[in-house]
Amino acid sequence: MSVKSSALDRVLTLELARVTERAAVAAARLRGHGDEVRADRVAVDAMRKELNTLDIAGTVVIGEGERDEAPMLYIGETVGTGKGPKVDIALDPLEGTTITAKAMANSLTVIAVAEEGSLLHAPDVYMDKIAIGGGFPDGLVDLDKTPGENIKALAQAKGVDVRDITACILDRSRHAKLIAAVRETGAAIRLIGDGDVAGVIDTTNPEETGTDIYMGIGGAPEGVLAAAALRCIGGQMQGRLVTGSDAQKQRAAKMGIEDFDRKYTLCEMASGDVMFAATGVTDGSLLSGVRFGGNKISTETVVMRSLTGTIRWIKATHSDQSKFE
Ligand code: VTB
Repeated sequence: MSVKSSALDRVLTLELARVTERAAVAAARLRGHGDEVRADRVAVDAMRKELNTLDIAGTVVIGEGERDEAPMLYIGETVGTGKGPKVDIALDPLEGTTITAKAMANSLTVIAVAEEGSLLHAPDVYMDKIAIGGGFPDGLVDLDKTPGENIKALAQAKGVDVRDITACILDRSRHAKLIAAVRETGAAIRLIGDGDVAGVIDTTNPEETGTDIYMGIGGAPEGVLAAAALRCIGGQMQGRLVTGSDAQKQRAAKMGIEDFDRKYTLCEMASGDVMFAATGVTDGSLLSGVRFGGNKISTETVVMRSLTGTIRWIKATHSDQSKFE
């Protein structure tokens, strides 16, 4: 692959690991404590501290909420030392607060960094999503096709029986029809409680994760974060905002969305040079969770960059625990 030049320094991808690691360690201390709010707060605090040491002039475009509802890492907050390139930042310091509070599988700390203007400024509404891994013809699956058509098209392209396909869907009552339609085809469903960023990324490695396709409605911010990862790994994804109520339309309009029914492609959600990092908080299909042991802490992180397509898995052992206090 020929590597184009970019305003972003490649060292930044590695520095992002420190940001997600720090948030993950903070949140992991509260695994299973039943306190989602506190787990989220410590992750936000830790992520923000580390982010502010980076030489970037960053603006949070997807964060903890709008300024009046989130004290830190709110949309529009500037982060970093201000000395480096202008970048847009999408983050979720704790993707899966409930999972963490219950110490269940698949909670992550996540960040995506891209050149200014490259990430969809998704409002805090729902997004209908469909995603599959790489190596398939463009448009193989589509939000405008029925679930049955999508599942069958994927099975055919993979050369397998429909019963060999597993769809990942959030376990929500709003998905009753979707779940019934997928089951009707004979395909299997992996229902997840939360954590659809990991659910989407899982489709890029079905051999390991057992997930072939992600379908259904989750958070729009999580959709953009997942899209950023898929831009780096390769894969297909479409998203459409769900803006049924006037309040949701207003939220979307405030973020500059004009066409509420627009179907966004992967590149329309995350374009340009995109970097992505995630660290496991609890064990999951993508990453192992944080381990505390004696006088060291272990973390597992994945960092990626769309420009080069490099994906790095970083297993880190932290002996100096003072930076996590
Ligand atoms: C999903 C899930 C996230 O939000 O995006 C979900 O993957 C959507 O909102 O982990 P609902 O819970 O209302 O369905 C999260 O749970 C994060 O809050």
